[in-house]
Amino acid sequence: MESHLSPPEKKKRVFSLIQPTAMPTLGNYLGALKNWKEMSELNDCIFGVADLHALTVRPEPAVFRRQSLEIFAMLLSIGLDPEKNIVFVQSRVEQHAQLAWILNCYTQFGEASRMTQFKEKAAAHEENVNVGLFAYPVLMAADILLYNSDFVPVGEDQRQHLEITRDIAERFNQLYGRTFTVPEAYIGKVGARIMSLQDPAKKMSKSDLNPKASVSVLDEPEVILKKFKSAVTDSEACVRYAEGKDGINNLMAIYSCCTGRDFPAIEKEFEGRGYGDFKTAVAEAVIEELRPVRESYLSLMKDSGYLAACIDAGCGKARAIAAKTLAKVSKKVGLLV
Ligand code: ATP
Ligand code: LTN
Repeated sequence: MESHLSPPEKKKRVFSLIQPTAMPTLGNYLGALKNWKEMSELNDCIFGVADLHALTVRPEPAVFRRQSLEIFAMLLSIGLDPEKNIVFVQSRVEQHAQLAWILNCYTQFGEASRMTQFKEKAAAHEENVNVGLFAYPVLMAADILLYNSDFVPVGEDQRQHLEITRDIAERFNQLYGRTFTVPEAYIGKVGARIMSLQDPAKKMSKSDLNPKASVSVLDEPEVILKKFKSAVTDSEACVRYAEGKDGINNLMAIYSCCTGRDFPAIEKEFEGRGYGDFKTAVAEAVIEELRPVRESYLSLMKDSGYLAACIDAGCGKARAIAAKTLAKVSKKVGLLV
């Protein structure tokens, strides 16, 4: 992956959010969260919980409230430092919803209709195709543009949403003069799309109903080992990266993300060895990768006072930046400010 980590004198603004729909999977972790942690060392980072986006699926209120808190704790558990970075909750910074409304008026119905995620989710949930689901990418654009973000680390599935964000920003800048920074997606090459362990043609997803298909960041070591042992592979019994070997390719990507080894090195390491050995090695690498995250999470969740104070402080810092951008935009479009 091309490195966008900037020298301290010229820090880049990095921004991303995650929905509190369920505990993150290994896919979320390797495709997004691990990059967040790495980028947070050298950049000016803002990360948070996209609870307004999650409302599109109408979650059960008590579960939703608990999950939002859990995901916030998870962001600290992956190693984000709330003193050095901003870690916040989207709905607590009211400027997100306000800018989203304004940007709705600068987004065409046609371009929003072309969003693949909207079409897929609308087809999968015919009973609840709400306007929020349709306007979802515009709220995401508002999130990103409020903070003049340079880079947005996401998995491959969010690339199209970054493109519409750029289009909206450029359109607004053309109409009213330079207002927004036009952001770039930051997508890792390996790990950008971790696949289901049971159906490697499908991405690993938090909302998959088959528990064997995905690994949660909080899974216990024995559970992780079991899930990898039952991962779907092929009958060739040779660890090599090749077309048509989706299951093995996926396990190689996971192993590569956790050990830093590239594909030729992995092929060499497992030359002449069977899939059983390889699966155990992948599971062990994942267990070691996730161990500190799980331990830190379990201890943080015992300290609700600390968590509440972190949320308040993070939202306060986020609001100060967001309010400035919203005031500038409101003035430009002619609202009475
Ligand atoms: P859901 O199943 O609820 O739609 P999800 O697992 O797709 O959720 P999101 O909350 O939509 O997760 O995504 C959080 C981040 O993880 C995003 O940056 C997304 O691109 C990334 N991501 C999601 N799934 C994967 C995956 N399988 N591989 C790599 N990155 C992923
Ligand atoms: N749509 C994203 C979550 C998200 C996001 C954002 C990511 C909401 N707002 C702003 C990056 C920047 C998702 O489902 N992964």
